[in-house]
Amino acid sequence: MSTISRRSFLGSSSLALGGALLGARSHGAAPRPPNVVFLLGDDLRPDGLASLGNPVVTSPNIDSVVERGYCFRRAYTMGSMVGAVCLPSRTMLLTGRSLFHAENEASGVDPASYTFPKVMKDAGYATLHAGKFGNSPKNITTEFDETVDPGQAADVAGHVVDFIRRRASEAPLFIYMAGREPHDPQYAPDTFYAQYNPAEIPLPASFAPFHSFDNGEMTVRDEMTLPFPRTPEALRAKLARYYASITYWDSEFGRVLQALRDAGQYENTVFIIAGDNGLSLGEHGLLGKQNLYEFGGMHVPLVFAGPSIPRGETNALVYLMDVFPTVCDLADVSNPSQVDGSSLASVLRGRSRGVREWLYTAYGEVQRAVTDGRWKLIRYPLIDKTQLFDLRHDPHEATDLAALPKHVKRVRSMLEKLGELQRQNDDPVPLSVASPRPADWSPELLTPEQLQYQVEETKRSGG
Ligand SMILES: [Ca+2]
Repeated sequence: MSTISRRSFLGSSSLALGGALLGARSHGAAPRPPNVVFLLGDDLRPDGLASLGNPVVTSPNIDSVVERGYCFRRAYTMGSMVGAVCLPSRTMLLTGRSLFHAENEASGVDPASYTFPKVMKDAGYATLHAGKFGNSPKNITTEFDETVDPGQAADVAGHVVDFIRRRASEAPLFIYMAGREPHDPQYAPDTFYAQYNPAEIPLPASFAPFHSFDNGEMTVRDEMTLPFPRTPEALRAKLARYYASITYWDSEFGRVLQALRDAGQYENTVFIIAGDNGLSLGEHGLLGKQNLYEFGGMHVPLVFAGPSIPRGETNALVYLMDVFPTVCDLADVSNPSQVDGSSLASVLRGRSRGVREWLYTAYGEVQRAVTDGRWKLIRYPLIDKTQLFDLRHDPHEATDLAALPKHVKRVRSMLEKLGELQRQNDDPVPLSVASPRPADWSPELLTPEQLQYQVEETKRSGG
């Protein structure tokens, strides 16, 4: 198990860091800004690494970074209005803008926009995007010096290693590695699949054969990658593939770490390890990222490591859109005013415990959630349903408390807070509709066309 999970909240120890958090020097007296290597997993869950507490997966290379870094345990992507949660997530990451503002960035070229790659390039960084085309807006990926979509992890790592060898001596590096793993079909060479025996893989705590009500997105593509009802056997096989893909991705990342060492740049590199969105893997009977549970669509891993970044972890509520302004602070690059995210540098420096008291997430017109860290409310407007969970005592969201009389006031005040956050974020979706539809759902409600589609998706994803 991890060492990081045993660490307590970072206290005053980091106060001693004083002034600039970073500022390592190389080549004599000339200060060289830190390199920034951003490793983004595609559908990497917040428990998707050994160092993040997963007892099954093997990820020694990424762990070696995570274990000397600072972990944000409660990091989220704000949400999505479409099934492809990846796209708005990466747009928010690369613009620092919130969901309903970032959408506009995705729709076309905005010459006045200050994107993450543009700001780093203007600050003198050599910039590389190596990863999936199509998951990030083209007008943003083309703002990197070099942008490639070479395919699987081995090819992505090959490009990154080559970039380090060519460019490290001339400028600080900004490398955005955003490849395909561990997204389904959870690709890995056979030697990695062979490392995981499905029969030995534990099921998630809140495993269920199917979701007990219609959350508005029951038959979206990701949910169709295993048959209903989910069986322990099918789920274990999928989990084995997921972990194998992570282990493969990790082994290739090891080559990148070695290239940084060979270039004499490892010690002067800020690493960011994150996922673009979470993923349900059997929790509540779900398989996709189109839901707002903690082991679901929006909760992601987020770790910073590097020069003068302390070891530690926090439960501060943060978004992926906070990464861009944070890196600006860490690299001493001026922070563009258009960003909606908040720099987390003060948290990393131990000067504050967080940057927001409430955090909200959104999915389509069908789900909204709000949390203060302990209490979590999920609202399903189209079926007029509200869930309330006490995450402190029920981290797997097994017991819905919304109907209990003693929580009536809490539900009401959290719904008001949710509406307030929607207004702040220009979210137009109503929390109630005039004619709610029935909430009941079971696999018997699948149409013949949906059943056929499911067969095809199951084959395609290797599930
Ligand atoms: Ca994704």
